[in-house]
Amino acid sequence: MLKFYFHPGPNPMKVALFLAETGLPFELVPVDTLKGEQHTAEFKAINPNAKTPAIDDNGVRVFDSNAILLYLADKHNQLLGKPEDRGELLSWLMFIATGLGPFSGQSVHFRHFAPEEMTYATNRYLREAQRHYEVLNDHLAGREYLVGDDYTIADVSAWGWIDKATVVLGEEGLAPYPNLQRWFDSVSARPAIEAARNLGKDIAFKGEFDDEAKRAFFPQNFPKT
Ligand SMILES: N[C@@H](CCC(=O)N[C@@H](CS)C(=O)NCC(=O)O)C(=O)O
Repeated sequence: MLKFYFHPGPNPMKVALFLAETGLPFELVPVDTLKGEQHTAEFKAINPNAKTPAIDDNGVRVFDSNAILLYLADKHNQLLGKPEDRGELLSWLMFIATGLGPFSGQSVHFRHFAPEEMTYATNRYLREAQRHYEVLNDHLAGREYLVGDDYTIADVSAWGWIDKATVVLGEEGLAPYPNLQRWFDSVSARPAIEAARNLGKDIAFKGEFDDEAKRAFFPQNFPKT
C-alpha cells in the first residue's frame, strides 16, 4: 500500500488533491512538522531533505511534491494531458517547483515569520511572487487549464500554492489576477477539493507556532545543540 507522509501545508496538499482526484488507495502517515518530526532518522530515510510530502510506494521512495505528482501520474497514466502537450506539462510543473513555490514560500516567511522586519527581503520576495502570479494570469487568458485543454497535474500542483494567495500576497489575494481567479474558482469547484481539504482533519497536528516549532522550521536561527 502506498504510504503518504503528510502535513497539511501547500506542498503536501498537492499530493492530497492528486490522490483524491484519482481515488488511488493509500495509508496516511502524519508527520507533525511543528513538532520537528521531519528531522527524525526514520523520516529522513524517506526524504533526506526533511520536508513533507513524501511517499513510499511499496519500497520506492519519492520526495518533493512535483516529483511525486509526475511519478504517480506516469505510473497510473492519470492527469497527464495529451502526449503532444508533454513539453508544456513539464514546463509548468518546473515553473511551479522552482518559481511559484519557492518565491511564495519566501514571501510568507519574510511577511509572517522573520524574527525582525527586513523590508528589502520582504519586497523582493513579494514582488517575485506577484510576478509569478502575473505569468500565470497572462497564460490563463482564454484558457481553462494550464496545459492544453485538459485538467492535469500542473493544475493540481498550482492549486496547492494559489490556495494560499492571501497568506503569500496579503489581503487582496487574487483580486488583481482575474484569469487566475476564474481558474482557481473552477478548480475549487471540483469534488476532489473537499476530500483533499478534509484529509488529516481527524489528526491532532500541533497548531501553535511556538519555540519548538520555530526550532523545527528555522534551525539556522538557533545555536546547534
Ligand atoms: N520542494 C519541496 C518543498 C517541501 C516543503 O517545503 N514542505 C513544507 C510543508 S509545505 C515542510 O515540510 N516544511 C517543514 C520544514 O521546513 O521543516 C516540495 O515541493 O515538496
